[in-house]
Amino acid sequence: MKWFALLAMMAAPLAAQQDRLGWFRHDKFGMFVHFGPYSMLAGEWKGQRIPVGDNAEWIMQRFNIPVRDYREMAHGFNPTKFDASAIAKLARLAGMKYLVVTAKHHDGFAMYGSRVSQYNIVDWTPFHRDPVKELADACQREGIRFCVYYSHREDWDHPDGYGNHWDYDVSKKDFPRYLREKSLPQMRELLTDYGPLGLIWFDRGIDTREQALEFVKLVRELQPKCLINGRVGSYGQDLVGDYQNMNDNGMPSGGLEEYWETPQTLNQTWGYSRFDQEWKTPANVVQRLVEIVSKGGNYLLNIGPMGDGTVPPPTVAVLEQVGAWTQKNGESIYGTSACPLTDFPWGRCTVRGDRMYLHAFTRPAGGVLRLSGLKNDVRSAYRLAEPGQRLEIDRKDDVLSVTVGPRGWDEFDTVVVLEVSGAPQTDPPLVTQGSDIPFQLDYRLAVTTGRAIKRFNRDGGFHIAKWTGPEDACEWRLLVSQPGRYRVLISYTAPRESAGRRYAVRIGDQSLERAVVGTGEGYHYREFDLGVVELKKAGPLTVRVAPVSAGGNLMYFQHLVLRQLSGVAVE
Ligand code: H79
Repeated sequence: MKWFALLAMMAAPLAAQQDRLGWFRHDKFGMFVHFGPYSMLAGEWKGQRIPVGDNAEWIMQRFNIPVRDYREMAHGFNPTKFDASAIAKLARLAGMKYLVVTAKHHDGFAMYGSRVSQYNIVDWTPFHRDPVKELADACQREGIRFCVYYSHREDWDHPDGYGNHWDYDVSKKDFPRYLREKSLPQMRELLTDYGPLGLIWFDRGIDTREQALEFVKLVRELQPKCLINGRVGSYGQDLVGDYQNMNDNGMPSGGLEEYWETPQTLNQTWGYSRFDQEWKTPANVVQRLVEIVSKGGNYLLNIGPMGDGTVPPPTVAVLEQVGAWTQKNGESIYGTSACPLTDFPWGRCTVRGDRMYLHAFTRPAGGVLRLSGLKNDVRSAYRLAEPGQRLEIDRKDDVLSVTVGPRGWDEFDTVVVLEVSGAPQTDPPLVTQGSDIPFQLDYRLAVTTGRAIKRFNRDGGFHIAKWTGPEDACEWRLLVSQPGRYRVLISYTAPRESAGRRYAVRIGDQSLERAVVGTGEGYHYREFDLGVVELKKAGPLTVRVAPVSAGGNLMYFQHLVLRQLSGVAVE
């Protein structure tokens, strides 16, 4: 054995251990459970209703329910039909691999036997049982990774927590005291008493980076393998946790180069509402799962048990049907990664090594799946459901056609396996030009090099960040069909410390060098006019943006626009 092979063998387990995200990237699909005293109110308080489309677990805040009244209501919380085994089994049957339960939501009520606060389900209610413990045990039995949600900043019960302005004088709040007395000690309990946790799901990011780091430190100290979601810190700050979270029910347009998860709910609310019966169909859930996985992320899908603990029957019905699909087609989901090819009229694609999984949501005319842009040789094609039956493949120019035929289509998603030579390769996207449409060069069409990375901007948008030196660039390949003079506009945000950093925009053989203008904190993108360039001839052209010299993060780049000037206009 060569010395480097031996070294590689020794280093491999270490590297694997360090990759806390390993299981998370593999597992793809998780169950979110929103359960608390609000579940009992089911979207209604003294005749006032939470409209469908709003969050029923927000009822205390929505109707400014006084702490005394909400506490009194919580005294009667007695979910005798709560069955942790049934929930964990449902998750497993649906194909979900991890489960995240609300140990404390914004209402401040602990759904476990907390010694820090009497305001918890064991001590405060006639139920006297600990649903978090029961779920932890049930998940262990079912082979589901157990995780907790903890709202670490918002607390409408505690006088010093965020959010309650109707009982407490906001000017008298001492937030550090809330962290000291309740939030951090409860986090310690959850990390100590409920076995190994897969991840902690924080919500409503905390104000300062220092406060977020206190939670990170505690988690790392007590459970070093436990993941921390992206909302431990606020969306205005750089990521402190282990992965990015999309906004609630968010679906990115794809192409992100950092791992992410999107929390979505099965109807419109997270906590149970008896008015909200707008359940997603099983086909929709399967297709969302596939879309999310095909874009390189995880799907955390929420259920909201009712006040007595029962899982709403429509939830069970949908998840069972989703499970019927995932049990058969799991190979095309778990352990796969994003596909470089996107935007097929018939569906999406996931990848594992030299296999591509084509997911057809609809059946194209003639039963033929077509795709273009794949550079690899294709060895064979078959339906995942019937591997023995080879499908006819035809390749003309750039277009690959796979004939599935009239039979064997799945109602939700038909998976066709393409065995190709090596990992799927594609050419970088070519940006073409319409007659009046400017070149719109955004993160999605860019090819990044060096440290430049396409990421969620933690405020519902996307940008390119983390570029510090001249080798960290983003590039676009354009096909110019209308030579002429073009105005160049750039859109970005830049915190104060980036102001003055120099960057170059290279357009063919012309180069514009400019200094970054500070735009303040947060992600309020501003557009800057960089002047006019001339695109002399029709044909391919490369555009590149990069820092001129080494330093900190250049900017949070959103897009570059090349807008043609009309021939007669005097600029
Ligand atoms: O736990 C779920 C939500 O309760 C929580 N995140 C998911 C996972 C969440 N925390 N904050 N938000 C969601 C933003 C919430 C905004 C709204 Fe509203 C709540 C919109 C409608 C209800 C704020 C309060 C605006 C109107 C009432």
